[in-house]
Amino acid sequence: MRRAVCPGSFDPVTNGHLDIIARASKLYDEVYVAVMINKSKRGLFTVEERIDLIREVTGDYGNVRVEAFHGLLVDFCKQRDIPAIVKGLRAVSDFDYELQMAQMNNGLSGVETLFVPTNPAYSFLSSSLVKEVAAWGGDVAHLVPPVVLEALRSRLTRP
Ligand code: COD
Repeated sequence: MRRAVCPGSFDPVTNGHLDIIARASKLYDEVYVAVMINKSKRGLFTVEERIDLIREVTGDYGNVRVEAFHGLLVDFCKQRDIPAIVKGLRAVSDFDYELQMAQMNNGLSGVETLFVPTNPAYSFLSSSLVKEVAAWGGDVAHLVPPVVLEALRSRLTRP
């Protein structure tokens, strides 16, 4: 069984994340989406809410499992016998940090990182930008799945 993991914060999941998850799901028998818990970073959505949103939008893929994890990504991989991490690369600005993480993870446990070039339609897209634009009332309907758009609207609408 060929397994891989797509890790991230997913606060919230965007069309850019989904594109990478969908492409990974065609390359591997089983793809884990790991929502990595960072207790020092307060998110807009709770980890449970992020998981529910990802499950809802990946439900049709058939071979995608969504889990939360508190700890090192390499330990997530070790516990589930996952030899590969799949990451999207948006631009040169992503490369330095992604390379550092890939080399650190490989040095720690031998896990490999595979980079998938982002769909050009999403190369500028991040969860932070989506939240910022949505918070000021900008239109992000083309950047996130409808269920995420709805969640953003209800979270950001103040009474
Ligand atoms: N197009 C393509 N890919 C995208 C896009 C886009 N528009 N947006 C995001 N992605 C991909 C990228 O591969 C990105 O890495 C991934 O989705 C997740 O993105 P985010 O923003 O949700 O998550 P990050 O960048 O905050 O995630 C960082 C991790 C949680 C993966 C990292 O910090 C980690 O592994 N933490 C666990 C603790 C650990 O092991 N630390 C040591 C690392 S060496």
